[in-house]
Amino acid sequence: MPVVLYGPAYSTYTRTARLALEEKGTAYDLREVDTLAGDGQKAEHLARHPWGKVPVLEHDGFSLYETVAIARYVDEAFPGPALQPAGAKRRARMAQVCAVLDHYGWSPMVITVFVQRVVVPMRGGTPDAGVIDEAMPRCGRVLAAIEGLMDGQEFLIGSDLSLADLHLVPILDYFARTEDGRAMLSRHPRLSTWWEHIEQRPSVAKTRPNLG
Ligand SMILES: N[C@@H](CCC(=O)N[C@@H](CS)C(=O)NCC(=O)O)C(=O)O
Repeated sequence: MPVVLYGPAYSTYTRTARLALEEKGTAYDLREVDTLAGDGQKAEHLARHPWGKVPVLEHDGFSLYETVAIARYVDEAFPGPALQPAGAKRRARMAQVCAVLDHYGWSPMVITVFVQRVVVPMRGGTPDAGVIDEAMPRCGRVLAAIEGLMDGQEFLIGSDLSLADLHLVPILDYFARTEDGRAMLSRHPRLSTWWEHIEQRPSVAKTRPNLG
């Protein structure tokens, strides 16, 4: 049965789900739901997601929302390399990194710094320096925490790619498109090295949003 993923290519969470599908080698049909244009709140999409958000995955009569659940389903339902480490401690670390990003990272790094520095000027506006200044220390705390959780190997958790990496890629990509973000990333050497390596992966290149 074909996999259908609803969400726009510019969405960070949709990109995490796509990265999981790409890394597994699972074919999927990406169906654009332009949440910025209000498509998420249309009845058709609210029937898939009670909050009108993206992504939503459909497979074999099964419909699923929430990115962590989707990424885990993709890993467990399809063949391909495992995207979750073996062992209780490493799996818990992976879940911890995803939760840190969801609860403390995404909002200041993407919704504040990236949107203010990149999206607002694209639409002819002026970034609000006050909200950026307020958000930057919160971004710093997230980068320091994740760097502190890394165990010195190539990926965030150990020597294999995991869902933790796929959760961070879209968020860090947008954050690093800002000068403030790049400067902060450069002060975190292990994360900087991780970013230089992971940026080269075909799945990351293929899903990179082109904002024009
Ligand atoms: N907890 C959700 C968050 C999803 C989310 O916030 N997606 C954003 C796009 S990256 C969205 O749908 N925004 C539109 C809106 O909030 O109306 C998940 O993990 O899937």
